[in-house]
Amino acid sequence: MSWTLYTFAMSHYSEKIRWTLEVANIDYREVRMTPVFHIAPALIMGMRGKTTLPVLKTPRATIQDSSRILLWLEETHAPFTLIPKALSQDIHAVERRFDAIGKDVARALYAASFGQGDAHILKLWTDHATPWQAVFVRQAYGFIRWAFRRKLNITERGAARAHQRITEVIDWLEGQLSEGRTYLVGHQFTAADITAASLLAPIACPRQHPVYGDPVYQQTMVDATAPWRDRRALQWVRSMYDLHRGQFQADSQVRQAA
Ligand SMILES: N[C@@H](CCC(=O)N[C@@H](CS)C(=O)NCC(=O)O)C(=O)O
Repeated sequence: MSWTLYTFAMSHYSEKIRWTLEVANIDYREVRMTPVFHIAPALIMGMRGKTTLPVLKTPRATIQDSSRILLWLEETHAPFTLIPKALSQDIHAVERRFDAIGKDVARALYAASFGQGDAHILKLWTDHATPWQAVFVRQAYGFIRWAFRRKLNITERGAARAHQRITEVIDWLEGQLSEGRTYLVGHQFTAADITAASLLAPIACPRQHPVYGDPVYQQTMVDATAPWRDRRALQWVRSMYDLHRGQFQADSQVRQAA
């Protein structure tokens, strides 16, 4: 196995690629990273001046950014069944629509849970840390939270805008589903469905997901997810998980980032 996917366990963009690789039956190992300690490796591996995960490392290339990873898979693994050539443009259009609300989803969830949900957030941020990384994150939690607020623009106004943008995309998704479709592009499960379901999974809380399916996470995010979690679009997300998600790698198979 020579492919490695660098992720955060709770990242919805990481989930998009994790799910894609699994449906495409591509063998890989996952390295779940710890916030702050991801910065240097992401900068070095990505070589784009960016610190985001996921990053996919293969013997042929190292690719940062979920949409660039999908494009690379489409090119190098043609015909890539999750992005049939004839549907490619439509699939990428759906992908762009949902990618665009990824930061809003994070903004809305953190805005509602920073403060009362700190204990669980701290747990999520240290679940895959080495002992000394965990000590550092615990000690620096107040500062890291402040930096997150600044980076994601977590203000009352920022959260209200995020709420509006998420609602618009959920309305759009329900418009598509009202035409009686199961899948967003064509008549088959594609990367469009994976992207939409992954990006909304932190709100839909599918039971299969190790982070979002955890009752403690669901309780921590109960106020943040309340406006949308019972909507038809979120039920559709859960149905995509039921129909197509399959197994997650056990924690013991996931290497800790040193
Ligand atoms: N456009 C990027 C966005 C990825 C992204 O925002 N990842 C977040 C986690 S959900 C991240 O790595 N944040 C940490 C950072 O920016 O340093 C993609 O599609 O991969």
